[in-house]
Amino acid sequence: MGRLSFCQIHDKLDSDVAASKHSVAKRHTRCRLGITIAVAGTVLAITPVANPGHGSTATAIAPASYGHAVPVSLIGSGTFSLPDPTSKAITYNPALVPVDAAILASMGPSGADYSRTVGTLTVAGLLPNRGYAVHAHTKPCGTSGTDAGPHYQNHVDPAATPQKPSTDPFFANPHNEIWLDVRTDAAGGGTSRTAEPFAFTDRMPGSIVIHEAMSTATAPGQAGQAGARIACLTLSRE
Ligand SMILES: [Cu+2]
Repeated sequence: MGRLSFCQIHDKLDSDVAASKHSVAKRHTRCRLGITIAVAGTVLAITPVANPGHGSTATAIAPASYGHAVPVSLIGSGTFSLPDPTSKAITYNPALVPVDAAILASMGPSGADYSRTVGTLTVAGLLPNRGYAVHAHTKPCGTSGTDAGPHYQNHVDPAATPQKPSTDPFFANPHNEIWLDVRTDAAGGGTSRTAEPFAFTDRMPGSIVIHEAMSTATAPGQAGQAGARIACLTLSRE
């Protein structure tokens, strides 16, 4: 058994689940339930911040000092498939991100005044003991890695173009972008987390992209670069 999926991890963690005693169908059901619970846990962790109990509109809970801040939670999960317009998790390089490897990512408001954003990433079934550079990008995934657009930036680099993405460290840095570089363990699983000093406004990321490089460059002229796009996860608004 080479790779661990979310299912296998969930089975390992949940002693009530004896995988060998369940049919494949039942096990998949349990597996989906496991991911659902994990997602729900993320949402619950965010909900007390996003919904203080009085009023239900974004306007009502947006703090005055962040007049355009809207508490937005984004979530995405799935197992990677080859490029397919209907898939939310796509691998462009199965040698580095195998088909059926799994991913779960979330982003949500944080802080008493909703002025921050916390992002989390969990992967399973990738290559063992390897770093992967990971960022939030502006658009949803497509059948080509370029479909995800450039990195999401809080303050957008005015010098960036589609042909020449931002490589100015003033803009291309992990405090103005959302970087979730992750390193896998011996089983190919890993987690990462980032806390950003900004909230989403009228813009928000559309996807999480995994790059070929093991970490994201930070030097001037290279900042934010991480090699080819090897996989993508589309994020959806909660
Ligand atoms: Cu990227």
